[in-house]
Amino acid sequence: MEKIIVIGASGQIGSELTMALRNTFGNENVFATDIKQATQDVMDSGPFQILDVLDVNAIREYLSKNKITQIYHLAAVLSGTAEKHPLKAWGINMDGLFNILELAKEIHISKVFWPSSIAVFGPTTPKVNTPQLTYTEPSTVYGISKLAGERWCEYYFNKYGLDVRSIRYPGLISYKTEAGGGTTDYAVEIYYDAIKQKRYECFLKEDAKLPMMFMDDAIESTIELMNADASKISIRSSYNLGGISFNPKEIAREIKKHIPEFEITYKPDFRQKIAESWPQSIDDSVAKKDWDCKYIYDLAKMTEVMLKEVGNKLKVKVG
Ligand code: AKB
Repeated sequence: MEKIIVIGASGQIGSELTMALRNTFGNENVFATDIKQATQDVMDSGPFQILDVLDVNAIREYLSKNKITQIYHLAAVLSGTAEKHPLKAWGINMDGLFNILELAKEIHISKVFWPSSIAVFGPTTPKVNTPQLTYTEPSTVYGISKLAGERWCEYYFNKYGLDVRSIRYPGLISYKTEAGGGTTDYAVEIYYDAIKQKRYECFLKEDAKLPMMFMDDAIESTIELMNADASKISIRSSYNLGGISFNPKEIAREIKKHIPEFEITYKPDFRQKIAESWPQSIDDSVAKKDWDCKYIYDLAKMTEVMLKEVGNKLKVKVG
């Protein structure tokens, strides 16, 4: 039986991935860890431990005590926050990854998952239908750390045979745990503000089109990739994943269909420049060919679910 650790289990991806993994592998076999408390369902349904990915000795001890066989290492500082604290973000993103790669090699972990991002692309990358293999000259600290991470993951696979798998996530949209510190976070905030105050001031321009994905599709894809036969994995850096592409004006128009009074205004800040350096849409044909990634949610369907679920959370009936 696999014993799985999720590092960063209290974050936006971790809180949902932990529950999905527990459904498949059994509550007692999925060990959630983070530097902060997790959601109630993560805390109540299985093991949870406060653990810092930078504390290599504590992690080594925890992995061996619980006979861990697979690692999902999700802890990272996202794009917006990383621009405010570049060296600190670099340290957390890179040292955290090195700790995991080294420990995984040392104690013969069978599989590692590590998330990359569309942030590996930069101003010189083709913006539309960005290919798997293309110019990657990121201009953000976060993007540089993700690109370096991808190269190291591939290196550990080639040199040590470590089975590391990775996805370049687009902006992720979810209602269970809020995102924090990212450039794509506007597309989560907008639903909360639309319900709470029927208006939203967007920190990106109205035409800042970016690739996005509803969390259910991201979790499904992650599990699909991790379940795929190793012989099918042709990319050991990180797979492009497309999802859905839209801009703030388009998401606002979709919300208005449910909340006609909703108004959006624009006050772009430093994150606009980050958004401008990223692709508008992604070609994920390699992921589709290798392990059959697929998505269910489009903008309309995602908006319907987001408004319903965020409404439930805020105890407000929408529409
Ligand atoms: C961010 O905006 O920093 C993240 C990402 C695209 O990786 N959501």
